[in-house]
Amino acid sequence: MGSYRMMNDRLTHPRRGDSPPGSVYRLQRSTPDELVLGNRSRSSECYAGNVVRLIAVALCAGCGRLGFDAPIDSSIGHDEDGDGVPDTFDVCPHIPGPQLDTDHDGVGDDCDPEPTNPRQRIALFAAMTPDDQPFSFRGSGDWTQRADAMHFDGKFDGSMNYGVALQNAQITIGVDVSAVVGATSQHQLALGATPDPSLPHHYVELNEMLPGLSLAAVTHFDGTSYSYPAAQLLSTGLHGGQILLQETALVGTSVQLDGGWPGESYHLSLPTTSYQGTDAVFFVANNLVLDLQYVCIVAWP
Ligand SMILES: [Ca+2]
Ligand SMILES: [Ca+2]
Ligand SMILES: [Ca+2]
Repeated sequence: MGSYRMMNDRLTHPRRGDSPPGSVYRLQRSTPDELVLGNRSRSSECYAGNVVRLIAVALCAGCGRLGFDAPIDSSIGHDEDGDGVPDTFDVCPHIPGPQLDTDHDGVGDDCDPEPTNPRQRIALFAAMTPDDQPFSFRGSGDWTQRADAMHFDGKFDGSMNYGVALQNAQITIGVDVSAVVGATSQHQLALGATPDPSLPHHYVELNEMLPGLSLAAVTHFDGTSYSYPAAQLLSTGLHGGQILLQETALVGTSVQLDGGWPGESYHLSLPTTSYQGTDAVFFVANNLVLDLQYVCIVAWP
């Protein structure tokens, strides 16, 4: 059965120690299976999420208030977004906010590409702590494991690779760029999903080579050269700060970029049939001193 922990829902239990009538509780464990206990005053609904449904129903018999009140406490685990819900139990570990998951698929509305179609899963969330980063790092520059990030020293290029079989996928990384190296060097953050980077594929990037190029783009690599079939000028170049970069790759449909800096976001969608699934994802940085803070992959059939 594993171990379970009773969690308060942030919507109905906004403050630690406060248990208003109608509170919603979630009983979860750190596996893909999730048991959910509901105690909703409006619907008087009991619901359970997996094979332990019968136990859930027994515990929830009568839909009365449950007899215990476990506060949300980040000390029980890493809390990437600082919203008080540990990553393991957070339906959007990288986005602070309410634990709203309309379709109950375990992926919160704020990070669910289809919030009313229950078919998503968080295929990976890596907090980049020493015990929570499964990636391979290489490049001409040095990567250093920090307490809560992987640090890249900005000496030319660095890359991260991760083998994972995906169909439809939304891959999100959080990066803190602390220095942009060399006025005329290439400054680049690229993120993609392809079985083989040497073969033609699309990927998303923030890419600057001055003078002349400063783009957010869905880029196409044809095996030899690069083109930018969906692109937008970066308003103030590739500068430091907190960056979110996200690729949404839909099989036979499109590749989409979302991301940028707080207050400076970019959204580009390229209709294309080129993406047909992958067994690996990659991230590349060029001439940027940065900390890679998290990687989140939401996947669906
Ligand atoms: Ca959290
Ligand atoms: Ca969150
Ligand atoms: Ca959902």
